[in-house]
Amino acid sequence: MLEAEIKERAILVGLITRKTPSWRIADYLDELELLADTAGAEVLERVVQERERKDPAFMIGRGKAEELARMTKYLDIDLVIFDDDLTPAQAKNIENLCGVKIVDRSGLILDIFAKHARTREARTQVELAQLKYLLPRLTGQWRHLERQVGGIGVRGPGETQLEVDRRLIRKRVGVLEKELEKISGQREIRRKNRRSLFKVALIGYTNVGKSTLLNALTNADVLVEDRLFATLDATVRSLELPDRSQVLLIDTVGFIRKLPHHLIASFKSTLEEARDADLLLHVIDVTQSCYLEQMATVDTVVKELHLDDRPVLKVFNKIDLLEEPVLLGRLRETEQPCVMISAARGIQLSQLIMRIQEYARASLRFESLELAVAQAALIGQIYEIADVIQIHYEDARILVDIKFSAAQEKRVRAQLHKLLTPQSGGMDIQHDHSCC
Ligand SMILES: Nc1nc2c(ncn2[C@@H]2O[C@H](COP(=O)(O)OP(=O)(O)OP(=O)(O)O)[C@@H](O)[C@H]2O)c(=O)[nH]1
Ligand SMILES: [Mg+2]
Repeated sequence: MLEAEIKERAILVGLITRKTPSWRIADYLDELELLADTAGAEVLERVVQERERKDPAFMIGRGKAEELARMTKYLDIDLVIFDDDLTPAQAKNIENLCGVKIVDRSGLILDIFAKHARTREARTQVELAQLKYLLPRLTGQWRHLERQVGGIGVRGPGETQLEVDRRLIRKRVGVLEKELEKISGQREIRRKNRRSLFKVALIGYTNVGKSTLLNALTNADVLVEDRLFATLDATVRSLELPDRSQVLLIDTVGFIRKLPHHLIASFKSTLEEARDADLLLHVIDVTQSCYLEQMATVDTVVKELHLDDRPVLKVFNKIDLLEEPVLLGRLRETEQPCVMISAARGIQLSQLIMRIQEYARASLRFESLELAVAQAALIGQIYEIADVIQIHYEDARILVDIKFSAAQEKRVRAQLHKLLTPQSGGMDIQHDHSCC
């Protein structure tokens, strides 16, 4: 494979501090190695340093950085990858010492995202995140943007190259932000069309099996890989439940520890799809030793995205690989509501589907609206607001039965109120909260 020929030789660097205890560092570096592998690097060595706190100039301290520099020469290294994010000054100092490329965790994740971005939206989001990451790290050697927009005439009088680069980046950031707004608007129209369906978002740490589950449930053809961040776009597929009702399943980008902030911000519009969800399926890989920490990371991102107001069903995946069923018993006691499945082997998927159906049914709200015959013209607008189940014409009144999901309740009630306030004729709403 071509990729194998051009693999860059890398060293990983981890730091044990009060914030990062020594018993965690192996897991962190395992994950960093997986990220490095996904980005196309081969890891030859790991360097771990223990310090009270980070060194402001060299992160791991000058002495250790010099040792690292000797090692990079000895092992003919192309790339040094730090698990912690480096300040621009730290990156510059270490680069001067080692004479090879220095990347931190955020830079590496951005690189992988750039590699995997396929759609116009994902590419725009990644470029935006990359530029925002780059802006404070510009050191003056960065020239290609100037060429991209044509060097002549872009340099203002008295400006240094660095200022020109910064100005060009800010300009490009503005263009990309506008572009994303446009794409986001188009997405909004599609979302509105799907408003009446119950929506289930698959969320979780990267590589836990979200796309495998989407494929298993809906025969979708989403890329599944034993790599981090295989999925960057939200894929939406419909699933028919045993009671013949339809729900939508939404696959989303995976989360990771210390996900770069610009990336979360840029990917908000992709995650907008999840924002609409009535139910979150939090998929967890039970074979990971640090699954609890992964769950906590996902919970944090869910809060950051303001998605923590909706029900979450935990889906413990890959149980086919578990040798110790004791864990499942324990999880069943402490992590309700949850289901245990294997997406790849199709184990317990029908149980998961039944649980989704329970949530979908419980979320339905039913209303009976009473209109005067003179208000018949409003029926068309009621169709716009909610799902109309049936219409009865009785003597001098019209009964319109509607349904909507709990998630839409606020919007539906507000719109109905606006449409049917006394000024527009007055009417009754009979509440009926039973499920179908
Ligand atoms: N043994 C086993 N492997 C699984 C199971 N589910 C998923 N996998 C494997 O786990 C890896 C990751 O699966 P994906 O479906 O790509 O995971 P994802 O959560 O979508 O990952 P990202 O899109 O990268 O965030 C693949 O190699 C799958 O074959 C399972 O139930 N059992
Ligand atoms: Mg995926």
